[in-house]
Amino acid sequence: MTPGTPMTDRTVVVGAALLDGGQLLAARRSAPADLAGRWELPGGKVEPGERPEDALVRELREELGIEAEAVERVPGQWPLRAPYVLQVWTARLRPGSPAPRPLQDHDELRWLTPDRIWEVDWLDQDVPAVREVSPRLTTGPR
Ligand code: 523
Repeated sequence: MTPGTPMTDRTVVVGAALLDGGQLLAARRSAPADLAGRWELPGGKVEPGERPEDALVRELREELGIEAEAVERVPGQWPLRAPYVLQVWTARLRPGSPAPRPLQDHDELRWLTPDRIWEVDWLDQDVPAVREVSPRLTTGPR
């Protein structure tokens, strides 16, 4: 696929490692029942014809009420319930964005400093991505 070709693969779920001030945002899911109470990198399914980076911005606006931008893809891709796979981008708040608040799918948000990153009960499938991102907390999004 040539660079810039729209992603039409319906099986990608995007997650955002939203970084701000050396902290990572974790979001606690409120649904569905089997995921409720577990923490995730917020995001959701890429829609047909949508670029993953655009899906990320859309999901963060819908779920957290923020204006954010994708910064870079975190290497790797992790299996979810078939046929979905999780891809993660680092992201940052745009200047003037409202602070994140749980509008749908989540009942709590937490900014984690590097020493606290493992204090929340991450979804199993998010753990490898969080592990990839954690060294960037000291340097910020690149
Ligand atoms: N995950 C997941 N980790 C993670 C995300 C964003 C999603 O394991 N960081 C899983 C949870 C769901 C599936 O991916 O099984 C779809 O995520 P969801 O429900 O957040 O996607 P939406 O909001 O696009 O879902 P719809 O309600 O179907 O539109």
